[in-house]
Amino acid sequence: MKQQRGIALIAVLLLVALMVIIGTEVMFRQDRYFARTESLVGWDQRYQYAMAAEVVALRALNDDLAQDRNHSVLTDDCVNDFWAVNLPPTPYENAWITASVQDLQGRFNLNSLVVQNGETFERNPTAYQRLVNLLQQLLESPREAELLASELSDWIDSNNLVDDIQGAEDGDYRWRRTPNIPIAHESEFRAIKSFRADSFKEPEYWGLFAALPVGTKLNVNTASSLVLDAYFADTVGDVGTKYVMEQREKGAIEDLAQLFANGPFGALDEEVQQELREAFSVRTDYFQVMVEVKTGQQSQRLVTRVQRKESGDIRVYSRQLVPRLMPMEPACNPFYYVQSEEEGSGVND
Ligand SMILES: [Ca+2]
Ligand SMILES: [Ca+2]
Repeated sequence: MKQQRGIALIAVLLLVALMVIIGTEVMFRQDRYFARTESLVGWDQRYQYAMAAEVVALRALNDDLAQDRNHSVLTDDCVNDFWAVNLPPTPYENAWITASVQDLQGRFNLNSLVVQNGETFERNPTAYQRLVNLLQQLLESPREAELLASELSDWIDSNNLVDDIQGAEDGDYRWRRTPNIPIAHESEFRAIKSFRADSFKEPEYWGLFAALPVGTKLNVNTASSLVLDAYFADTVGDVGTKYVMEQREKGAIEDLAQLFANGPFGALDEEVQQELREAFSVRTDYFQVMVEVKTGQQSQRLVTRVQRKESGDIRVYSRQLVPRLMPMEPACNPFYYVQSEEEGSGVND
């Protein structure tokens, strides 16, 4: 009798222990399920907020064009135009939203390394030299400027011939092939043979580059002095940049013919002036909208790139969730307020 009671007690204890284990497991799983749902809902909510902020930015770009049309002067600059917004962290419901709009045509277009001739993309020696000039300011070892510019030219040009001694075509790559067409994003620059993670002195320098369609011009009103210097280095030098900056202070530059016929440019050959007129524009088609949304401890950054045609058509051509490795880019152009080295300060903070 006594022994039987003992067994019954053990059985009851085992049963209780089992129920406790099952109960704990159920609660654990439920908790995990809630956490997962919560984080998914949070993710989606942040994404929707970011998309809403993007719509507001697109509307501002649209309104800006409409206003320009009313004044019959199509220019884009960072002083008078209201698209160049910088929204500081602003509370909205349970989130904090930060946003800014940048002009991609104030950056060096890496695809300018080629010109399109029918179906083929041929090297553009003028643009090559401009890229070399720019890279010399940005690279940890400026001696590599020509090497990197040559490799990138081969990466983009249609042929499979190494056009100068420093280039690199398919035969020089072991695990990849050159696309032989314009690049889709400036980060593709990293794919070329000699580019290393620490090639640039500062990671922020990526903000000086863009990958826009071949033939897209540099907006003289929004370009940073570093890029302008690279464009003028072989003709008038930084005196040209200074002159452009002075003109910009008076208001948006509207007339390229007038700009490149005066000041230090006045002494240049007509042919060189023509080349400059063709390389620049006074307005912009390609913009970037950067939005960061924070809810609780989580945050998300959305980078949207848009094309706003002169006709008024506006469309998103890329949307990317990017890791928050660098600070938010300021409005207009990350290097708009940065003076080139001879004139003073280095990278903006
Ligand atoms: Ca090639
Ligand atoms: Ca080639």
